[in-house]
Amino acid sequence: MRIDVVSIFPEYLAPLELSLIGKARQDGLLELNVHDLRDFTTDRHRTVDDTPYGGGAGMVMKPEPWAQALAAVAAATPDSAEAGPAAAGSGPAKPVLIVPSPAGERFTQAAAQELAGEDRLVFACGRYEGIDERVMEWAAEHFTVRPMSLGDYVLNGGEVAVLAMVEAIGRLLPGVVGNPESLVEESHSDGLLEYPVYTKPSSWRDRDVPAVLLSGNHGKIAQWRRHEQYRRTAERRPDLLEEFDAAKLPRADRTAFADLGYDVVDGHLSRRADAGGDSA
Ligand code: 6GU
Repeated sequence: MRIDVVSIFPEYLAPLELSLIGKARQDGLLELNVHDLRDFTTDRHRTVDDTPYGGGAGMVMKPEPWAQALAAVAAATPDSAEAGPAAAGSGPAKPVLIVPSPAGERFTQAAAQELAGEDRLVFACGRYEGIDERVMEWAAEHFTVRPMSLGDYVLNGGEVAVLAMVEAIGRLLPGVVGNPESLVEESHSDGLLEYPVYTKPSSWRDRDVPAVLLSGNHGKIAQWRRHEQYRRTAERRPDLLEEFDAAKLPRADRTAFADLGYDVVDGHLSRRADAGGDSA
């Protein structure tokens, strides 16, 4: 995969040289290029922003530097591209242009999975009040444009969001995470939160590791962990249970959900009206 990031603060992306993602780049599993938007300005002051039409606070990013930067990036060829004549037909797919914004669609684990299957991703980091909207319309000729948000809060710019998204996507690329099994059993991969984990010593400051984990009974351990996932998800993220496919749950799991105040109705979890707790 090739990733390009355009930003007025390219230094902000330096952490992508570290740890798993840095190693993936060194190993040639991921080609990542960071570009300074100001390199695509033509005035002496390298201006990237201006006042908003219609008035209001703050500044808006000018369209022309973005068009120059994105056109240059779209025309670039990944190191991994096949040489010689392209295969008959459509040629390579348009790169996906991800525009980090609190006004975007939600970036989820499912989105990360989907984006990990792309050949080319481009991230356009906005600052100030955002990028002139016409850039998104123009860019649709060259890219599949996807404004994306990490969650319902406001960051000062897209750079920190890109660090998060590139890490979430990059670790799903083949070979990046050493043991691919660690990708299977983790929070959100099955629509539930992860179960709690423990390590030695088995007793620490008068607190014991749950006995079942020391039992050696792998069936019992798997069931305990699954039920802990249900308990945690019901407590912390009941919204996730609305999407959970409960149609094929074994009896013991239905009982576990019943104890948490949920019944299975038409293959979906339904919170009992008389259930306790403080959920709505
Ligand atoms: Cl992706 N960008 C910005 N600027 N703020 C955010 C965000 C993204 N996600 C949540 N807040």
